[in-house]
Amino acid sequence: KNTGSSLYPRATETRDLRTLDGIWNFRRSPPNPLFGYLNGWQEQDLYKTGPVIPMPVPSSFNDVGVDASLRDHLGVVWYDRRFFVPRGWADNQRIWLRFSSVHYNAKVFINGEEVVSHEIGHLPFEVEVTDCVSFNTSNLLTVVIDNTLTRNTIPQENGFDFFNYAGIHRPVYLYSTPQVYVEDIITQTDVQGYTGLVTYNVSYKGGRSDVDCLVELFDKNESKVGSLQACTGVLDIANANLWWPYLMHSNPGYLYTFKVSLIGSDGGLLDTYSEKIGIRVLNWTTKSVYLNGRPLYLRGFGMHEDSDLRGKGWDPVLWVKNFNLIKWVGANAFRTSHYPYAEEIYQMADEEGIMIIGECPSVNAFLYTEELLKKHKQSLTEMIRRDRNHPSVIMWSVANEPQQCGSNKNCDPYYSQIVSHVKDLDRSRAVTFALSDPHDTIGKFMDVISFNRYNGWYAEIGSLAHITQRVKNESTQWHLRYNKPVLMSEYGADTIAGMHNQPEFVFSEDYQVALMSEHFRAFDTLRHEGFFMGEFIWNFADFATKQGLTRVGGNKKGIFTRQRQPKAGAHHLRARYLALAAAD
Ligand code: BDP
Repeated sequence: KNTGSSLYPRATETRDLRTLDGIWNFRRSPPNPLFGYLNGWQEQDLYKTGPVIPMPVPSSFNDVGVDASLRDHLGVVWYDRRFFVPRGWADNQRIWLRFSSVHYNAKVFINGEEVVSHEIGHLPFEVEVTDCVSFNTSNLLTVVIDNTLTRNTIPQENGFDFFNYAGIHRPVYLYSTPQVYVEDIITQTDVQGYTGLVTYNVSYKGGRSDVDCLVELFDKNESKVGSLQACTGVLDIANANLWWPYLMHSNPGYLYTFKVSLIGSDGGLLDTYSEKIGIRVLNWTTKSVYLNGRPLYLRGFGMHEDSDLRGKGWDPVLWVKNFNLIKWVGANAFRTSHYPYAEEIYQMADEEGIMIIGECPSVNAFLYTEELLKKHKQSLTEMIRRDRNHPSVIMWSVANEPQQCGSNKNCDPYYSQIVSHVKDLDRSRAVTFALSDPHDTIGKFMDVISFNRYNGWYAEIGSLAHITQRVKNESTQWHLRYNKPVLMSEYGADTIAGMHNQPEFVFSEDYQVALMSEHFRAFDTLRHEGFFMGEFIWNFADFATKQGLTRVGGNKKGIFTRQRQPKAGAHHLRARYLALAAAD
């Protein structure tokens, strides 16, 4: 089967697109994961083989029901729906089925035939289904999902602090392309003086060798500023408008449209596809990361894709609000802790000038097996393939809090292979990991040291006395040990909105504010040392976790509630971030 492309699905002059989002039928499998297959559930409508419940797509399935057994379900679930294929697509078109994310393991059937399977959530997969669909009648689409995590899944079982939401999390598309189609576009930009350079590589498929690529670049006013007739090349853009971060420039997030057309030997248009790109250049030293020659100071957050009822389901309402809040606070960056987010989020970040540290789904890894390494690499391959053209993505984070790397001898070879894998795929961005063990030896593989530390919380709970000194010491030690730029990628305190305590007491808004102030004092000294390049509070908003003694209705370290209302900490952070932005 043809497993297609990494391009975001779009309708163009030559491509058509239908969404398959909506209410699907759903059933949990009995504990035997094979039960449904043995009873032929994939061969007929699910409602014919037993009771079904309505399930929205996209959404997690966990929180839309009324019983805990659905919320906490671990194992196999079944989804199905019917769809029609437009008649017009029968005319020499290829037909593709695309899932933007299914968590964790998915098997997809059309009219009873298995067409594709995919492991690892948060990343898209697609397959050509031209020969499996019928034009004369409706088609049955069945998706079987298993959310069981093991020691050899990415992430591994039990090791992480967010709810294991599952289901069809992002949009599902059916789309058409011509026979000869654009398969992939890789762009990389550079800046020399006032000239922007766009190096590109377009690949196409479809069995004709007499195809030419016409590449055109349009500015925001839709004026053509460059073009070339070649599938690989470099466009020189004189007086380019560079992509700048939010509040660093009066016109942040400037994007050009990169349009590719495949032309046949008779001059006819075969396929066309456009995407937006930004012209900017990144480089880094032992002290900082530079964008267009200017050192970056990142003011941001760790986040989650998480909200009431939807769980991790893609929700444009939520994310437009999130971006408005990110800008309101004066932030310029976030880390996609702890997995790649929906593609639409990177598109919004490109437009708004918000910088992203793109993190793969390896969280708190332990026991470094060959099988884990293979999947971890696979998650990076898929993430980089998907996200590499976004100007907003400035760094790759290859893991959050890898475990035992101060003691386990397997750690070094494991992470050295992980980093070389990333470098083989993309040398244009810095690589980081969010470390938590002060004895970690894997900092040597990174370009930027990120560290998570909960002073005043997991260390010395309730005491503000040593926070400033500890943050200063630890940041300096990381820099001295590895001679790399340093970023504090997590710090924070659980805070119940509306709870007040004077003098400050843990879980109160007052304690969160006071703990933040102690960190700010450290950051202010560190900023002037020249190697400290950013502060990311944990977390943007409260989020769901599994049940546990320390989680009162989830993780409450948000500066916004889960409903995106500000706690006192949000106002406190805003005053700081806006002042930092003004000094930027
Ligand atoms: C950090 C983890 C993060 C947790 C956070 C916490 O990286 O995923 O949510 O701790 O405990 O160590 O709040």
